[in-house]
Amino acid sequence: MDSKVFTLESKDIAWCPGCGNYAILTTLKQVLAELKIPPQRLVVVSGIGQAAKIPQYFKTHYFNGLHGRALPPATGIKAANPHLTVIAESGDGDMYGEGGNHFIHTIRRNPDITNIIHNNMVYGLTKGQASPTSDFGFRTPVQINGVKMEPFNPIAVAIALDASFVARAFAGDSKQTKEILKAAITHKGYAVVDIFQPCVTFNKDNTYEWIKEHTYYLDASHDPTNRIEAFSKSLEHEKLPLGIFYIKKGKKTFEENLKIYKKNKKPLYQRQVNVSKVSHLITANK
Ligand SMILES: Cc1ncc(C[n+]2csc(CCOP(=O)(O)OP(=O)(O)O)c2C)c(N)n1
Ligand code: SF4
Ligand SMILES: [Mg+2]
Repeated sequence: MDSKVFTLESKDIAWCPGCGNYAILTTLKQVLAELKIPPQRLVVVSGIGQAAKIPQYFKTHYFNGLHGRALPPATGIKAANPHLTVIAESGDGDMYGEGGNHFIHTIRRNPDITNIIHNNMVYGLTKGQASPTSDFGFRTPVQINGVKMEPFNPIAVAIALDASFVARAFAGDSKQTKEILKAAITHKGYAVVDIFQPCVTFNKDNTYEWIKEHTYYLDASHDPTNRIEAFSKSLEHEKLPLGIFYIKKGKKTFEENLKIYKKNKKPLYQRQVNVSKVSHLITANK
């Protein structure tokens, strides 16, 4: 399949030249094409922000929700039709700040969706305030004396809560990002992929060069099924590891645990509603 099937010919893209979001968009389209996932079977869900504009640049089904609220509709869409590939995609502020509570409880719920977080360590859309992943000391027009908090560590939190797939990638390395996204999308269960995505306009600290200097790749000696080893890797901070930290296979998904699918596997949206059984609800709403 050609990745052009996901391209909207007429759409202008409102990102700055050099923004890391372009590489993520291109790589994701290539991955979906290589996995032969047609636009008709895909739903991209996001919240609000620069990263959250991504579904608007896709020729597919999408849901663009409120700030921080991508995960609940993504979970609901997958539950209503488990045959769909569902990708929830947003920025670090959207997913770990405003949507932080949903992030935590979606890990516990384990829907079979992929969550891609464009982590530029800043609020890009609202012009450069600190985000939960901004480094200690990061100066902004609001945090004029620098951030006085340690950054949120999404990888450590996800492993601590036993997420079923946890990885970190770098938008500047399309080859590795592609491999990670392929593994995440084909993984059964909630897959968290945090991607370092330089914001060339509002984050002059965590640039492409900074990320190259401050990261290294997990190699074949790392066992992603070893949770303790994965957690210990997630705490490294002088050089941040890139790659797949943790995979937990065989964990039941949210959809599998639902009573409505225990005996009947037919997707919820295809089932007939018995109007006589719900008519009291319709009347109550009048
Ligand atoms: C309830 C609510 N609070 C605040 C905002 C303003 N707002 C919009 S996007 C955003 C942060 C976006 O940062 P991030 O998720 O990191 O995305 P980026 O723009 O960096 O890709 C904020 C605070 C909003 N739209 N709604
Ligand atoms: S402000 Fe930053 S995140 Fe937004 S488009 Fe520009 S470079 Fe990208
Ligand atoms: Mg951001």
